[in-house]
Amino acid sequence: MFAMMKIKRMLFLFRSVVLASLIVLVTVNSSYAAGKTAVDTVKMTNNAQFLPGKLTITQGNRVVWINTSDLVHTVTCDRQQAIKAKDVALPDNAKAFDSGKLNPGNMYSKEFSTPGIYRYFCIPHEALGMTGEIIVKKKN
Ligand SMILES: [Cu+2]
Repeated sequence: MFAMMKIKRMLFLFRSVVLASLIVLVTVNSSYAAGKTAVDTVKMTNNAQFLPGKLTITQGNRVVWINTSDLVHTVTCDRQQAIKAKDVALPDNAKAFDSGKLNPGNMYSKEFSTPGIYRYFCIPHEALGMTGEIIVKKKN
């Protein structure tokens, strides 16, 4: 009898998990269908890296950088603040951007409305090669 109740409870839990997953899937798909922006995530790590280092997105979409490390990082795409010119690329008609200091656990988010190649760096770790690239493809 006890075993039967345990099985019933497990089945209930299983159904709840399946249902919850389905709700998430439907929500995500309908927001795509409604033409809302998709979001890509870049992590900032303890070994001074942006992960993924290179990302291709579609014009109008958003990138969220998350500082998953114990260090302070920045997301900086500004020639004025770079040590090396090659660490920065910005399409002609796009504005420079800078997250400011991001403490552990903090995030920065940006929507990319101008297509082209963006190369950015982290101010404290530029010399260690902490750079990243976002390629924004034109929306059809
Ligand atoms: Cu950094």
